[in-house]
Amino acid sequence: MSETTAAQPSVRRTAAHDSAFLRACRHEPVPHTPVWFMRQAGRSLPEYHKVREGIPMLESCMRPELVKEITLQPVRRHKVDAAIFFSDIVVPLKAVGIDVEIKPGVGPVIADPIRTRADLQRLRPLEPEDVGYVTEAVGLLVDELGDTPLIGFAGAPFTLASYLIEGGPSKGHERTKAMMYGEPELWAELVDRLAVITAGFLKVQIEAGASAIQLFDSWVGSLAPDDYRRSVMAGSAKVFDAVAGYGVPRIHFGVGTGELLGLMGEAGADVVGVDWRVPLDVAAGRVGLGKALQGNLDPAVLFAPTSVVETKAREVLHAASALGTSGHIFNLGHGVSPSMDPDALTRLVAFVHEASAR
Ligand code: 1CP
Repeated sequence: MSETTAAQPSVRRTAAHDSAFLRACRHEPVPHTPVWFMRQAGRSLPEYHKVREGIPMLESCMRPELVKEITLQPVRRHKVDAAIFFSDIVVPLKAVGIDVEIKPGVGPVIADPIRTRADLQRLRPLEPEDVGYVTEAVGLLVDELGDTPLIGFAGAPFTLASYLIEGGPSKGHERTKAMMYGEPELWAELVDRLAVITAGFLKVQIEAGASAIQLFDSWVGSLAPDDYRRSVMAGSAKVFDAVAGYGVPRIHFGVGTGELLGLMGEAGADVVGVDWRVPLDVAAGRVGLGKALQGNLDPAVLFAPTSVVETKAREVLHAASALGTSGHIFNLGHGVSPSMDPDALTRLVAFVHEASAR
């Protein structure tokens, strides 16, 4: 797949074009604030555990009918305003030949971490043929979803680099930062190769019919703004630039990124995802005019009584009113936890729809 931004086909106008979610991404008036949840598909749902039984995580991402079913489960149950494609940020790495496994209770584990210049050779660009199962699953989903939008996603270069360098989940990202600070040329090349893979993975999803994309830079909040600008931003900007021509909304999300929100918008996002630490009216000031915001109820609030959930959700809606009458997508400040009560999520969707009805 080409790395350039030139001459991309314009994507077909999907049935979801006028959905509340896509309208909010574009800052157009909405009948109610749209809601979806990061990690809405998966471990919080008993129906997910049932269909996944005995199938390893990454293998489940390669079975289009199963991907379709798991992606639809939270849409049916919670009546959320968007579906997010069931996959994982390490799927494109596996697709280009990296030996990666998702260990239950741990997360992605890389058999042979990337730490030297010679290791970089293992990160070739992703071709659509590498992920034919993604094209097939997105196609099945778009047919089934009708006017409900499908969000495609990928991991951003920094977050992917952390898994590849550390070899698995990490709290401090020490080896990752050691390369970033100590071997800036090697780091820049790694980030660039990951940007090419990520852009390729997003293009496949958009070409197959995804009507928005989200770039997850989950762990980039561990960086100071100057280091983000110097060492990370160009890679994420390259990803956004590569898909700009499709005209689908591009969402940019990370955890603990209060100090980075402005730069994350500048990297090329149309919508900036905000975790629960920064109120949306404050975030709006940091991100600047013209971009929509997504977020940002503390996921832990869902473990409190319904009345508390509703009070806190109302606070989020109130803070978002600083954006005007549109430009807000309600979400949690990070993903749904496995032990969350799914009924609490269903009630929250109904509450946000009702409380924001215009
Ligand atoms: O056995 C299982 O059920 C595996 C659990 C699981 C699931 C359901 C993993 C392992 N990934 C997923 C699916 C997944 N991953 C989705 C599905 C769509 C949805 O949101 O409903 C998405 C969007 C992801 C993206 C993802 N994977 C991110 C970014 C989102 C975030 O939460 O910040 C990250 C960091 C990963 C890595 C990963 N994959 C799985 C785990 C447990 C982790 C995190 C490990 C860690 O703490 O570093």
